[in-house]
This record gives sequence, structure tokens and C-alpha cells, in this order.
Amino acid sequence: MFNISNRWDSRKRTLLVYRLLAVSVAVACATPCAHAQWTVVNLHPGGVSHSYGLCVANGQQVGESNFYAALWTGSNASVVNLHPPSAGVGTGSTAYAVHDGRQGGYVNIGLVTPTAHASLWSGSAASWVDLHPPGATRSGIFAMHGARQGGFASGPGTSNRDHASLWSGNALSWMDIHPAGARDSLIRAMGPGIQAGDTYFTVSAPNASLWRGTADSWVNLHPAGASRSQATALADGRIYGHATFAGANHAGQWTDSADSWVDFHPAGATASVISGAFTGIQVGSATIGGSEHACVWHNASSSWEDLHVFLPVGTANGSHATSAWRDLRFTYVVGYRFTSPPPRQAVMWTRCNVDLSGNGMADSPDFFAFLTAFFNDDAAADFNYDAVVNSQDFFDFMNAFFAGC
Ligand SMILES: [Ca+2]
Ligand SMILES: [Ca+2]
Repeated sequence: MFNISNRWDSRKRTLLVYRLLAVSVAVACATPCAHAQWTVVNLHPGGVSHSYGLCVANGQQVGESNFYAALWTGSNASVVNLHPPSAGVGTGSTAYAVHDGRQGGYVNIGLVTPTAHASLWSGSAASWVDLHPPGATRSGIFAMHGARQGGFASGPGTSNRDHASLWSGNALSWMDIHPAGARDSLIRAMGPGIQAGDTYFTVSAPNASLWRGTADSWVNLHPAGASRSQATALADGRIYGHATFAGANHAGQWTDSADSWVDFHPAGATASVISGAFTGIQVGSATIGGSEHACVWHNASSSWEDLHVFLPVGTANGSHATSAWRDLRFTYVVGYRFTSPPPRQAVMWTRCNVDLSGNGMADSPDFFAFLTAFFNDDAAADFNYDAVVNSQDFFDFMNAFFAGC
């Protein structure tokens, strides 16, 4: 076990290392900035009418481009059309989820009466796997984790209501986890052994919901006093989404029950929602002055940060962030921007994790800012977002720092 004396011995040793390393950090920045610097990457493919970025993971981004499921790897030129040719050019498709190199969503099948089919891909249109359960009339995938996919299916077997559903890579693996007594339900997010989404008892009032793999495990997360609530993201064992109070959407978080609701609504916003989350970061939008602004949070309302301001001036009336992911060096947030009337355009915001000074470079102010936080046991030194500050944060920061921006 890691005890206090070892920790201080370790820190004395690492302090010596720091002093040696600090000498080698020659680049100086006179006035460190207070805000993180985000870089905007245009994912909107040339020549198309509209596109959406809906999910990011493991270096891949997915969504929709010109009515077809789309896969990107970091640039608009990288776009791959996932729409299976056998579905026909007159139908549509969307990819909502990406996880470990696989993509999930739906494909409309049939030109006369198009029917949504839950779908799974492995990077190309040719890899398409139809997950549509036998006998269903429509189905779709909204989330993935490990080897499992989550979404909904509807058909005569469900009295033609949408039922929250899980799959394990093929149509026959379909599993209905609809809560008893509910009208409709669907899965929107998945983590290890846990699923989140919405349950409807009336047509227009969803209740944020939590499952642990079975219909019986269902937990209603709907906060007291809310008229509607939706659970849209999972990370760190927490559930994220929004609830509507007095007609206004409020972004927020749950741990495991309706009572655990924590409001993330930013001061000055008229509405806010969380659409995606990854370890230590939540993303969505806040409505400011009547305009939707893509934004991020770091585990609390007060940590709210506006991403809309990083879009080129004059190019967008609004924006929304849908999903986040992070590796050692960079944080990635995908979403879309829009003008009025709205053609949506897929966009990705990226940030260099070690650039604490916000000047776009890994430089000495970042280095010393991290050291100061680390030796003060400040939560800001929790570089790997595991809720403790220890030597692993130091080594992760150093690796990322010397990898650069
Ligand atoms: Ca910097
Ligand atoms: Ca840590």
C-alpha cells in the first residue's frame, strides 16, 4: 500500500527530478492565461448540405453526413460513408455510438416504407451487421460498451411500443429490458455493467432511468419537482443528463437514485443539457442570450466553460457538444455548429491536456503550475481524473508534457 511516508519520500525524490527537468524547460511564457485553449477542427465534409458529430472515442468520430451514417478520423477529408449499398441510396442512416473501433446506429431499410434497423459497423459500409430483432418493426442503437450495444426495438412482440434493448453483436442476441408498467423506454448510454436512458409513462414526459443489465434492475432517476428528465451519458459510475424545472432544462448528475440529483445549470443560462461524458468531463450546451452554446463541465456547475467562443467569429449562431473522449495528450469534444436557418456542420474541439496556461503550447508556466498544484495537494493536479492526487498524476503529466502539444 501507498503510505504517507513513502509518498513524501517519493515527492522528495521527484522534487529533485523536477529541479533537474525545470532547467531543461527553456521556453518561457510571461503571462499565463487563465482559460484552457481549445482548437476547432472542421469535420463538415466538402459539398454536403449538413453533418452532425454525435460521438467520439479511440480516435474515431461518428455521426451523420447528408443523411448517411458517417465515420471520421480527425478531419473532414477523412469521412467514410457507412451507409450499406444494399439499403439503397434513397434511404437514410445515422451512427450514434463509437467504441473500440466499432460503430453503432441505425439504417433505414426499404424504399416504400423505410424501417429503422439497429446497426453495427467496423469502420466501413461493407462491415455492416443488421441487429434488427426477428419480427421487429423498428430498432436502433444509441450506445455501446465492451461487446454490447444498447438502444430500442419495437414490434408486435412489444405491443408496438419502444422497449429498451441490449445486444451482443448479432440480431439473435437481442434482450428486452423494458421496465414493467411503462409505455416506452430506450437506452442512451452504457458503461461497465450499467445502462442509462429514458422511460415514458406518458407520451411526452420521459423519466431519466438507470439499469444494470435487466428489466428488474430498473431505477427511476426522475428528480422531485421536475416535469421531464433524460439520462444521456455515463462516466465514472455517474449518470448525466438534464431535468426540466419550471419549463427550463437544467444539466445535472445522478449517482444512483432520484434523490442523488445534482444541478449543473450555469449561472446566467436560460437552459442547459448534458449530452455526453468521459472521465472528468461532461459536455452539452447552455443557452446564453437566446443562443445555444456548446460547453464543458468538470464535475460541478461552477466549472462550466463555453466552447462556442472558440468557433470562428461569424460562422455560427449556435453550437452543441454531444460527446467527449480523452487520451494522455489531448481532450476531444465533438458536436455541431449551426446557422439560422440551420444547416448543421460537424465540428470537433480539441485541447492539449498539459497546456494549463492556455497559450496553445506545452511550456514552463504549465510545468510550474502543475508542480505548484501537485505539492499543494490541489485537486487541479489530478491529471488523470481518478479523484486522487498521487505519483501517477506526476508521471502522466510528465509523459504528456514531453510529448508536447
Ligand atoms: Ca502553455
Ligand atoms: Ca489522479
